[in-house]
Amino acid sequence: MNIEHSTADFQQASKLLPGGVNSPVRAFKFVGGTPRFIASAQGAYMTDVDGQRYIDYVGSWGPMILGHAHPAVIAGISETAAHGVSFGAPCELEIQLAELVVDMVPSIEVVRFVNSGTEATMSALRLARGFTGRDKILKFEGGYHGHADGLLVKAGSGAATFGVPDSAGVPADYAKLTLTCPLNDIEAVRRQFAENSGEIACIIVEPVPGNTGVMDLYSNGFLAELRQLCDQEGALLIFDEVMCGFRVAPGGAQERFGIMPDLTCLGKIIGGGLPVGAYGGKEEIMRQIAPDGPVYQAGTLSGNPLAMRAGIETLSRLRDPEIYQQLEAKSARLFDGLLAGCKEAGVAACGNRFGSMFTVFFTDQPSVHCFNDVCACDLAFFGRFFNAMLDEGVYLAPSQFEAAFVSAAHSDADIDATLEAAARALAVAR
Ligand code: KE4
Repeated sequence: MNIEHSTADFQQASKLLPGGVNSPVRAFKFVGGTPRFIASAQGAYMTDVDGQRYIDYVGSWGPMILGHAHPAVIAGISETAAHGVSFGAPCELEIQLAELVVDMVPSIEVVRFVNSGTEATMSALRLARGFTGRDKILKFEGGYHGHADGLLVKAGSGAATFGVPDSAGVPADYAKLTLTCPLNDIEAVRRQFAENSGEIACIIVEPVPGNTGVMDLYSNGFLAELRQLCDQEGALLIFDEVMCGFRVAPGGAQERFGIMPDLTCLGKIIGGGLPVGAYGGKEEIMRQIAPDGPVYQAGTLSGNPLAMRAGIETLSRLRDPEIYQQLEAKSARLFDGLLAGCKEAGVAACGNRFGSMFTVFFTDQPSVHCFNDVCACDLAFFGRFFNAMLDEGVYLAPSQFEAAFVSAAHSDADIDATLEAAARALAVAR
């Protein structure tokens, strides 16, 4: 495959940007090779600067559930942009997107828009601390909630791939306020509450983890136990639905599982590819946020009309249940087909899938339930498979600690082509 222009671009970018990228996981360090510089994207496809087209299962790491450059989203952005992109003052589009979010996400009564998932989780933690008067927080090993200091403790996603789940630059005095437990280990959570009684402000959890690879926290009752423990201990339960929100159901994991958090963090799909994050929840809690209450949070571009319009055009199309039925059918066929292909090729694998987000783990473990299970997978095989698929024109997330995303734009022919490419890539990777 010709990657002449990507190679030249990466060399130039590396002189100017740390790692040649603006987000570490894009540098392909976990899988090796040269990151592809993308020239354009349309529907299920991305085209790189050397003219190579890829069937894309990253979807900008989740936002592109309708597919890239959806005509209605582009038209909405273009129309709005002609009237100004940011006012630094309230606009009606903020009301319209807030009405959609409050209507779609069961537990959200009041919502605040920010500009990224990191801002959303950072603000939600401050709110939980302000509301409870407690300082400690509890997260899970491999959970990734953006790059706010207190959350870069045993973090997943890109942090996990560089062996620095505890980032440099986070003061030890601050990190010690972040307690961690393995996923799916409710006794460890109980011990943390017993040892820190009355001190834990909140638990923050991805209800469908995607940053350890996709995990199941529902089937064994773990999520329900977290809800019960938070009620019992007076801590808030924060669902970080930045990735699974609007993805695993229109109302996210909380709708799919019927378990209600006190606060929800949102991002990715909510902005349709433009920078939007949000946090929201019970009115009693959210009214603690300035200027209603004493917990301060602000943002120059929060609620800007351009991003709001992209979110409105995206979320309003996700009100159609047909979309989720089609996503379920296509994603099941792809996921089951990949596992069947691994079996056919004599490659040990298992996986987890919820709706149109899934991960195939290359391992002889019967199933994968926590971060340490993922660390025990054949990560080198993943790297070889990733690069073989890239050579086949299929763009997967460049890490075993990530999820694959199917969009409404992926056709049955795309799924067939992906399964055929996987058969060849498995043979190459073996
Ligand atoms: P952002 O600040 O990147 O918008 O959102 C942070 C975040 C928060 N919570 C969850 C559950 C997330 O998945 C993320 C970001 N996800 C990663 C992919 N695993 C973004 C990709 C990247 O870091 O480049």
